Amino acid sequence: MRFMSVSDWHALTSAGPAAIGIIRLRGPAVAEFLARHVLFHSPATLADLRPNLLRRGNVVESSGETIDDCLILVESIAPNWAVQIHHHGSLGVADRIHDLLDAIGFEARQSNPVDSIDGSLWATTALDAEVLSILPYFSTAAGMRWLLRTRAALRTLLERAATATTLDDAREIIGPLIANASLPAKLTTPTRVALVGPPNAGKSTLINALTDRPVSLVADRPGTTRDWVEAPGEAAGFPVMWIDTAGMRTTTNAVEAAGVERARRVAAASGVLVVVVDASLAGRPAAQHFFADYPHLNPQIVILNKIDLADSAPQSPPPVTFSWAAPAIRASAKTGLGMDSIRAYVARQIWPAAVESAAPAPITPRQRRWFEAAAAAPSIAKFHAAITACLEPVT
Ligand SMILES: Nc1nc2c(ncn2[C@@H]2O[C@H](COP(=O)(O)OP(=O)(O)O)[C@@H](O)[C@H]2O)c(=O)[nH]1
Ligand SMILES: [Mg+2]
Repeated sequence: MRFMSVSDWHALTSAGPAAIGIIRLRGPAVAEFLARHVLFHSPATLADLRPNLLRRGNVVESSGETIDDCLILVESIAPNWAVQIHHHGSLGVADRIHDLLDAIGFEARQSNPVDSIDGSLWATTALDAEVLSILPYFSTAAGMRWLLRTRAALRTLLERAATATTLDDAREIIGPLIANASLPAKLTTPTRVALVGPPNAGKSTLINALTDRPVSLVADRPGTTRDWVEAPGEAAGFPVMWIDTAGMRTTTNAVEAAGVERARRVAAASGVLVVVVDASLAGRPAAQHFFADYPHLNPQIVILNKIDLADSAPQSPPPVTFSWAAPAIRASAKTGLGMDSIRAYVARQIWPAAVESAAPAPITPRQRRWFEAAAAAPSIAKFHAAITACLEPVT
């Protein structure tokens, strides 16, 4: 009568992509799961398992096929079985293991990533729980440092807010945090940065230089990039998706024309629009035509690429002139000159302050709602109650 006492599992790590995922299993069905679905690397029977034992083992399908090479931490043995499965964090692996647990009769407990964090092991306060729930989504080192600084700063600010004596004082502490609330999204969701410009300006070479790995097709013949290519990267601490597009020009080739049309759409949907021109052709009809053909592009940044060629020409080309209100950055995708300035200018378009000096903000949308509710509280007592909730221990 196994199901008389319930077996359950819950995730100790938050949902979403991560390097590892930890599932904790409890109850009598653990023995059945281990017997059916775990092949220990150094063979062990259930009777060999002891509390606080860490063993490597493959989690396998009923057919014997391996799902993942895992670490199994035995917390306690029969009759109160509790084990942790530390798997590689892929969502596919997690889903597959959850299916096996379902089939054996385990109940899932709390799928909400924040609620599922085990307080005693991981987070000590509701504030920590929010930090841990969003941590896997930060992809840059600078962003992680901001998160950890903010965790400490929020604790101090909330403690001050919890002892403020008037609503005005309290709101003065919380208000600036709420004003900054869109920053975490900028540090977790890559901003789309589209490079557009005439064929052969060096857009694909630039993307390769900006991401430090070859992702894009580069060729001497104009019109080589027919579609667009996306490459994840970083701009001064902010995650970005660099987007290479087909060169924009009026063309009679149908395939290339389709690419140009897509480039226009990518440009319209981008977070930051960057125009790339060949500085060595400045003043020549090809370069000036581009500015004349697309007066309404309104990019945030213009890159004067191939500055190595422009600077070494016997007669320096005339300055590039355009009517957009955008800074012009001298760069060479070939020598690497200007790459850091491009990243810095792009970062400034994403957020007005450098990540290193960015102010604290509510870490998750949920926390933002807590702060907003506190700020709207009709009395200082209600305000204190709302803020104190964030600092309470997780149970
Ligand atoms: N000298 C020099 N050549 C470059 C530079 N950037 C790109 N190129 C060359 O220009 C040509 C066209 O580059 P590509 O990136 O394919 O241009 P796209 O059509 O704008 O994507 C290639 O031969 C590149 O090697 C640069 O900064 N300096
Ligand atoms: Mg190209």
